[in-house]
Amino acid sequence: MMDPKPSSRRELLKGAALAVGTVAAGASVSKIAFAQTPASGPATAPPSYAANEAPMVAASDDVIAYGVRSHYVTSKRIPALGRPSPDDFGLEFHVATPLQDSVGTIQASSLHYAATTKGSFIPDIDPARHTLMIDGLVGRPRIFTMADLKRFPSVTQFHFIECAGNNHSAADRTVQESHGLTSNAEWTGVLLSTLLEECGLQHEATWFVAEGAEEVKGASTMPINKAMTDVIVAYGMNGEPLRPQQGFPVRLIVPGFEGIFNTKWLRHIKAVDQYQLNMNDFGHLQRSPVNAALGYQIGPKSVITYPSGGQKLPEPGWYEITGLAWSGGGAVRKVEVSTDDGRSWKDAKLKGTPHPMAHTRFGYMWNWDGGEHVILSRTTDAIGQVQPTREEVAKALGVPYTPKFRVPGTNNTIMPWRIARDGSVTNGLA
Ligand SMILES: Nc1nc2c(c(=O)[nH]1)N[C@H]1C(S)=C(S)[C@@H](COP(=O)(O)O)O[C@H]1N2
Ligand SMILES: [Mo]
Repeated sequence: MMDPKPSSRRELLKGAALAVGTVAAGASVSKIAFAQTPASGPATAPPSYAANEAPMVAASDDVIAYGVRSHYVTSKRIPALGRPSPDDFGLEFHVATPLQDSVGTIQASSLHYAATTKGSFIPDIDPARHTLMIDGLVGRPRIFTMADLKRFPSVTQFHFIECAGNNHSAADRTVQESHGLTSNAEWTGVLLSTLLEECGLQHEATWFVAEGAEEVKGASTMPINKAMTDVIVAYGMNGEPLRPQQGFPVRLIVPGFEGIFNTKWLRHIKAVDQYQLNMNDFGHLQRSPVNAALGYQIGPKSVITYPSGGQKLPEPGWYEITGLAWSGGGAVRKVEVSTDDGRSWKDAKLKGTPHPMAHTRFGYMWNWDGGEHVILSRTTDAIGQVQPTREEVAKALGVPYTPKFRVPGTNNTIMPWRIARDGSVTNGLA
């Protein structure tokens, strides 16, 4: 370890040091506090490296070929709360993304949440042997190779996926446990509408069934309208091929629909004129053609990722409250933040351009006074839907509201985080 260099560091800060690239992370050199690096005097600041002091490491072949993150960065996925993954029967597999550590809007592919409904094993598919068959109510049924798919015009879009099991409750300690079954990525592929037109989709087709390659097929029935709107047959993710857990070599992206519809290891699409029951219709969700026609839409939903459960504000002062907002109804239009448990709301700043059915990061500068606070976020989407409270959901369902009320099915209600006087952050539902 290097020696602390408080004197040289103080000098650095005293001088016109802003232009110097060696100012340590954590050194507060301006009046405006940065997120997670609040104003702190030299007494609490970490020792900074002197020039040429940081150890140098030779890059291994692996580092040269593909790259690895800093060994100081240890953020990782964990099994979703109450869902050992894989479980004793090897059936369940739900690993949650570390949202508390996320910055920006894209999840690193290695940290994208992963869910399989019926098995912890995943297909190991040779892309040279993989095909996608499109048949049913089409004039020209076809079998596409991966090479065929890549000859069609491609689209590249940001979209989130969220598992219907992403249901926050009083038991969750961190935002990874409460909201970690959603992730956002850049997806590249060919529009399903392009392929269906190529195959001569017939007018009688009202639904389509998508099947994956594994034993239980992960099949779902979806409205043909959705297929003709924005569904992507995706082979690319964040600038490289899909990862095996994300459906390599090809999957469906069904923007804004519950995660289960985003069929991975996609091998078959059939155009049909009736809703077809599949494995996915049993147990996991209550399913009906009426619900399906309405679209199984996620959200609007948002959550504060900093400060969130398990984190701690070191001292009173300025912080950026930041988090993610998304909706199956379209782009995020607005995010509001409350620091007084919903008595008053302030507009947060949206970072970058909100994309339809994609995570959008928001930020709100807040001067914490050292008192107890419950902080909330709430989003409004492009079609005017507002993220509800738990009380509002209970009322809409016609059930009496109690603090123990558990939102059934997809839960897009407002998430509270409680900040105690010592700066520690805990679940506001607990
Ligand atoms: N073929 C297949 N597709 C599947 C599944 C599956 O088990 N098999 N799981 C679904 C579920 S429940 C979800 S939430 C999403 C998760 O996508 P991800 O693992 O890329 O995050 O994939 C869906 N697609
Ligand atoms: Mo899921």
